[in-house]
Order: sequence, then structure tokens, then C-alpha cells
Amino acid sequence: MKEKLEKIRQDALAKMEGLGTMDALNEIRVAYLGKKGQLTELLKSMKDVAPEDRPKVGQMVNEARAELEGKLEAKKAELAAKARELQLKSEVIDVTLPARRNRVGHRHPNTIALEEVERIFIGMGYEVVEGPEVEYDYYNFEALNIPANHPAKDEQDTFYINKDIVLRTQTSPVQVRVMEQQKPPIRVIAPGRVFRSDEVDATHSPSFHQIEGLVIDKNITFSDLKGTLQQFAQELFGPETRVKFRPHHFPFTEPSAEVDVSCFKCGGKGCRMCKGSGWIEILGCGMVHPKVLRMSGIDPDVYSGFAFGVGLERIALLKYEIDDMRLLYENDDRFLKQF
Ligand code: 2U9
Repeated sequence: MKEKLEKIRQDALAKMEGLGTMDALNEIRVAYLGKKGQLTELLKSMKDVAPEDRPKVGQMVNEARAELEGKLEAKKAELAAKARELQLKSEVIDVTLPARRNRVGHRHPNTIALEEVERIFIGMGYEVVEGPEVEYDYYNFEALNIPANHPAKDEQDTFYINKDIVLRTQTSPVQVRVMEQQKPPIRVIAPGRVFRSDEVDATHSPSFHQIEGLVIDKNITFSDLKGTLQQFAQELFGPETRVKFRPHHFPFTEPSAEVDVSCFKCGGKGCRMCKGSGWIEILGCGMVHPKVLRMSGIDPDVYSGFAFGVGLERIALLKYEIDDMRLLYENDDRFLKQF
């Protein structure tokens, strides 16, 4: 019995020596001290020991048990410490590594150009107004003197939701809504996204942005239009800028004109920017057609007004000398961060 006990004790201690994991430790605990463990079994066989030897043998078994339990606890603590040390090593933070850059975005060239145009017109007393991108055919065409059979309404030009509703092709319907709701004097600009069924190329996109302006009051003349757009061009492209009005036709204005500015790159001498002409076309404008005023409840015998429209992308491309409109929509930040 004594030898058996000593053998169990030695075996257990030897197994504990090389032990590396908590699982292995538990296996040893179960194998020796568990319900059916070797030491427990030994205690059960006490009945075979001579009665006078029992106290002595009992004490020896208990001592061995206490010793093994103590060793197991110590081993457990040692394994836990090792695991913690490994964890700390693997989670160590190298404070000398360079910090990861926080890549902050910034305003899109369209936004920069829009805010510049808004700043100029707000400075002249204009209000900025917005309206729906999905619009009634009436507001987009009819109220602007573009009748049912007009070529601008062709499916090639316009996205139709149904026969009465379209994706707006211009921001003019916003100004029609203003005229219906407000009495003159009216002085607004209407920026926003517009849609035309165009193929994508360097200067076209099925969705782009416009800024249109509308002024209505008593005694508004073409001179007011010229002075306003000259002021706008000089603020946008520099004080030396000259403007040129060329006769044109729009259904919603009469008379109508297209406006060129002297080339801000060469001052008008002719260069690559202005294709040698010295002039760059930037917008369209005119005096609001009397029929358009009357349709929205403004008496053309009392009031008159002017309107203009400019493509926002066109301004952004010109101002930042970008040669392909598609770059504005790719959102490649190597491109965007240049502005
Ligand atoms: C109302 C009456 C008249 C807005 C105008 C233009 C001339 C014009 C183009 C510029 C480049 C569109 O983006 S573009 O293709 N626009 O030339 N727009 S007059 O006239 C109006 C607007 C509202 C009630």
C-alpha cells in the first residue's frame, strides 16, 4: 500500500513537470484526485489495510493528496502568468510607428464654383431658391413657352416619368413656381441638378447642374441685364473681364442672347483656352417673354424682367482648367484634392 501510494505520488509529480496547458493540468487533476482518480481509489481500498495501520496510511494518503493539490495550484498559477505574458507581448503597441493619416475630404470643384456664384449674387441682393428635380411637364415646358410639339421635348432630350411628369431639363420651373407664389420685386437664383438624355463625353452628361437667375420688377431693362452679367463676369473671372452679347433664341426670353467673356487666360489675344478667338461662351440670357410672365400671373404691361442660365460644370471646368467633365463625376480623390 505504502509503495503503491509512493508510486502514484511520483508518477503524478513527474507528469506535472513537463505540463504546458490548462487542459493537460485538468486531465492530471481528474486522473489522480477525481472521483475515480488513482488516489481516491486508493482511499477506497483502505478496508484491505489492517485496522491498526489505517490511521497511519490514511494520514499518508491525505498528505500525498494535499501535496498534489498544492503542486497543481502552483502549476496553474504558473501557466496563467505565462499566458498573460504572451498576451501582453502580442498586444504591445509600438508608439514609435508613424501615425495613420486621417484623410479628410474637401469641397468638390462643383461645390466651390457654386458657392462662388452664390456669393456673387447674394452680394447683389439675390435669394437662393430650390425646387423639385422630378417636375410636371407644365412647369418644365408649357409655362416656359415651350409648347407640346417643341423639339426640346423629344424623348432624345428629356427623361419622361409619364406623359405629365419629367426629370427637369432646366431649373427654370423653380422660378415659375416663385412667380406663381411671390409678387414682384423678384430677385432669385435657382441652382440645381438637371437631366437630359445625352451621351456621356468630355462636355456632356445625362445629369449636370445649372444656375439660373430671374429678376422681375417695374422698369427692368436689357441694360440691367447687361450690367448684372458684366458685374458677375468681373467678380468670377477678374476685373479686366469684358462681356459680349450675341443675339440668340430661347422660347422663354425675347430678346435673347448668348454671352461670351474675354479670355481670362490670354486677356483676349487668343490662346489654347479660348481656341484662338479671345472669347469664351459662358451663359445664355434674355428678357423674360411676356407670355411667360402672363402665364404665371404677372402682368407684362406693368412688370418686366430678365433671366439667365449658366452651366455649373462649365464654370468649374473653365475656372479650374479641367479638360474633361467626366473627371468631375469619378470622385477619384487624387483628382479632387487638387482644388
Ligand atoms: C423663367 C424665364 C426665363 C433662363 C435662361 C438660359 C437663357 C440659358 C443655358 C445655359 C447653359 C442652359 O446649362 S445650359 O445648357 N441656359 O441659356 N436660361 S435664359 O430663362 C428663364 C428662366 C425662368 C421663368
